[in-house]
Amino acid sequence: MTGDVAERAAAGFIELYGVEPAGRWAAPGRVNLIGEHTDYNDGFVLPFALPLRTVVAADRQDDESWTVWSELSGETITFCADDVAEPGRVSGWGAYVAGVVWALRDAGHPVPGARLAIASDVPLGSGLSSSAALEAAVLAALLDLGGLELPAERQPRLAQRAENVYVGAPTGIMDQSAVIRCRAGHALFLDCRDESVEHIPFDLDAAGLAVLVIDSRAPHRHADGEYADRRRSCETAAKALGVPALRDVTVDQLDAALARLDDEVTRRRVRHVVTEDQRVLDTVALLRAGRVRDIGPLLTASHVSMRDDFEITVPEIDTAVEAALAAGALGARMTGGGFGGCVLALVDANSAEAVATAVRTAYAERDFTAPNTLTVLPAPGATRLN
Ligand code: GAF
Repeated sequence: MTGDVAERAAAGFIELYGVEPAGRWAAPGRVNLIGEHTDYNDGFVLPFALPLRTVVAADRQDDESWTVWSELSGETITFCADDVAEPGRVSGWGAYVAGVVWALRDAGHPVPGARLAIASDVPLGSGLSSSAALEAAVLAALLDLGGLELPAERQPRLAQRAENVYVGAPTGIMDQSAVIRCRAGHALFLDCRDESVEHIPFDLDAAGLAVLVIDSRAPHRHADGEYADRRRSCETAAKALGVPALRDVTVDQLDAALARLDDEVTRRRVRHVVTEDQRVLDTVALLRAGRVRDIGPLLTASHVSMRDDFEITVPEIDTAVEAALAAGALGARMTGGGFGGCVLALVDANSAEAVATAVRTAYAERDFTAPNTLTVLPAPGATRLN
């Protein structure tokens, strides 16, 4: 896979279908600066979009069928109206595409038939939201091709329904919101209860800083089951406490709330979510005040909370965080759902390479598969390219 991702999508389209696509639509991957496992608790998150993108080249077809080629698998699949009449009939990567068609139709939109070619720079299974990027790029393409009206603020819920109901993954609203609503140079402060957003300036260059993303390459260990288990545990705790969601417990109320729960594991889960919501608010306050350097300790505290209270980290991830901090990172934390995926480290721009080297060395000492590293700046959300 060489060359620009948008060119690869168009070239794939032309090779397969013998004509130019009507257009190309892109959606990015994301990292979450802070606010993990807070979205499905109606809480706060602060993700930003990555410069890595998924691109869909597409044109409209008159019949109700969808043909999709993916660069990654090299496969072409076709599905028809019957396959999107109810969830679950298309599986594998095609389910994310069929899920978007299903969700649009289920919401009453007359979705046009289409031919699509997909290329992507967002690595799969690294916790950078490759699935939300795919959903958002396909959604943007189908909306445009069909001349359908769906305001940007309503698109994340629809893409999330594709993932929750058609694909069957019980994720929250963060990833789809990030890849659709983020702006370049900003982090997206999202209230997951009412979906209101504020674009918070996150000017790393001006602060002489960089965000280093470290792909842990850790094999996902039962990530789906563990994610669903954490979600259930939070929902059960909210019920026991008599609140609609854990977002309704503040840090001031935390001790009293914990005293009402009789299970130690549940108490730890609740403590993570309640303190994490507060860390997002504190991070936003610092960024609003232009104090980018000062968010480091909050990032690290978030990691400790995920490691000790929410128990969603793995040895590779903890090693990367510890090595980054020991090499001078201002803060470091796992980002995303957990049990593998990526770490982000806030570093002085001129020490990014030294921090990356320190992580590689620590990995080699433990015989872990070498990590991939990348410095990133906040990029824009989903968009039409031409
Ligand atoms: C995954 C999910 F898709 C998100 O909804 C969110 O819960 C995240 O894990 C954890 O913060 O990315």
